[in-house]
Amino acid sequence: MATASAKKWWKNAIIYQIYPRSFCDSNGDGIGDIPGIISKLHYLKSLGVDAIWLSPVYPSPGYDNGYDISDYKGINPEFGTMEDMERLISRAKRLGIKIIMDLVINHTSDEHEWFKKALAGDPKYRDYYFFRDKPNNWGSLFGSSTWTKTENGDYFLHLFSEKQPDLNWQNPDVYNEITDIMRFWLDKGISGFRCDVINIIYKNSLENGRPRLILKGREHYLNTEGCHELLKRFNTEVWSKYKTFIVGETILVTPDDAKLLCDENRGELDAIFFFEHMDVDSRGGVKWFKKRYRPHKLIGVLDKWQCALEFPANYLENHDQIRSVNHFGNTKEFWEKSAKLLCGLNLTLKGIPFIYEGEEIGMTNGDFRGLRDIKDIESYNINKAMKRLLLAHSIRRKLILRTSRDNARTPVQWNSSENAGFTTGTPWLKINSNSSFINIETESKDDNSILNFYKKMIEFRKASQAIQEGSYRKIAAPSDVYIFTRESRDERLYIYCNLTSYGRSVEFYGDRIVFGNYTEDDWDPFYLKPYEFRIVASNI
Ligand code: TEU
Ligand code: CA
Repeated sequence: MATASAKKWWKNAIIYQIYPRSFCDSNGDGIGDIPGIISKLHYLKSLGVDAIWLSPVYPSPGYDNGYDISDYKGINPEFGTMEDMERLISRAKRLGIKIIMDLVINHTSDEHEWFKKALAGDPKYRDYYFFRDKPNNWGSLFGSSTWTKTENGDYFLHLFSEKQPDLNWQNPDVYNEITDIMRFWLDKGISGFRCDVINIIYKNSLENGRPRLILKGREHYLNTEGCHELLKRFNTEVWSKYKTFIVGETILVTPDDAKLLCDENRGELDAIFFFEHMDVDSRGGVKWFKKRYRPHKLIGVLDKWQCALEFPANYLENHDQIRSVNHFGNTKEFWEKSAKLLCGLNLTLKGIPFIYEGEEIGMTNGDFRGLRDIKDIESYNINKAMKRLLLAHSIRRKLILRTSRDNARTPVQWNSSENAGFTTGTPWLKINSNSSFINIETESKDDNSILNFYKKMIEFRKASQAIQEGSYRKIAAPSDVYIFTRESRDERLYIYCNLTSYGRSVEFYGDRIVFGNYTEDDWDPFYLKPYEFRIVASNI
């Protein structure tokens, strides 16, 4: 059993997610890489983040941009070498920045040695995966089938694309291989893992699923006892031997599932990413079919999770979601104000804030000209599926362009030069034309920029015990306005978030406004301007 230990480093951490392909290209091939990341460590230090979550950098054929791993102990040559990675770890360490790696263990790439040997008929490796004579009726996460026929005439299981065969976690050899991989990286000095779709890795059985629309079959693999057992063993046998932070990406979780996964006494995960707030504007949980975004829905979901968990992993965007300022803000009239509001919200909630690359300058969705600009395998498969349903091109184009994961994957905008300072070559994904004014160089020179707001907000957070460790309580407020308190022994703060494009009258709690995204001259205690964010301190 894990013992309640002294203060853990991650409890006060702010974590920055890097999607390496899109972060910074050092050699002009149009693809971001590890030397590129190293060259920006001082920037991350100046931002004030404590750790980096690095999306996968392992060798991969790249069908899912690295979430299809073909060698867990190597570095993708597109991104650099093992020496580069070791240099990244040590340089980051010198600056006091920890590195958390992505661990994708629900599936491997079909080009992994294990799968190749399995296909060649090696019985040891066939049992690393799921081969069956006939498919079952399970639904997939990527809009394709879940079983693909091999040349031998049988089928293998893949909950994601056919390039991502699922691992068989009932096989102890798989356990040994993967825990060995974890130790390999932890011994190199990394500080933890972000575990991809961790709550679906253990399949109880391959029986047919009950009839349902989304993810048929999930009762056989979602949050299984086998999964809990695995996490406990990972924790006692590996993670607890290092000072790790382990965050699981968990799909379709309820607060009750999450409480089990994050219960310190059970000793499984430290935190989880939930998705419920990402889906407040999707119909029936299908993100391609959007409905109008209503801020009070977002508030309700965030409040629910704030109350359920002691340390929620908070995020408003990542490499799988559209940009938060498009999702929850207003890019037309209030781009700057709403991006700052979202910063304030994310960094004052209870838990561990994650900032996704480019979020700190208010990067927006991609301005793709058409489906030909989109590279993502999920979008590609959905387009195929929609074609089968005979949806017209114009409709497919509209649905995919506004929701594609590529919206968050356009290269980071470093400066106003032609390729935004991301590359000297041809970028792998189209760069936004707004890089002329939304970019790190321009914003770092402007005191009132979104970037400098992030820096100030991060500083504020670091200096505030109430925000870092205090309790959370929501306060009654007009619809679409989120007001909550953060309170520690000798500090109480009221956090105000007007999530609308309209002004709103509010009660004034506390004593004095100490921080906000409007200037002091604009402050009216009883009135919030569009997207106004403010922190009010109170004397205790
Ligand atoms: O994402 C899991 C996942 O469920 C998402 O793919 C989600 O379904 C979708 O993006 C939102 O509609 C993880 C990774 O974050 C993602 O990049 C990978 O593609 C996926 O796993 C497979 O490894
Ligand atoms: Ca490169």
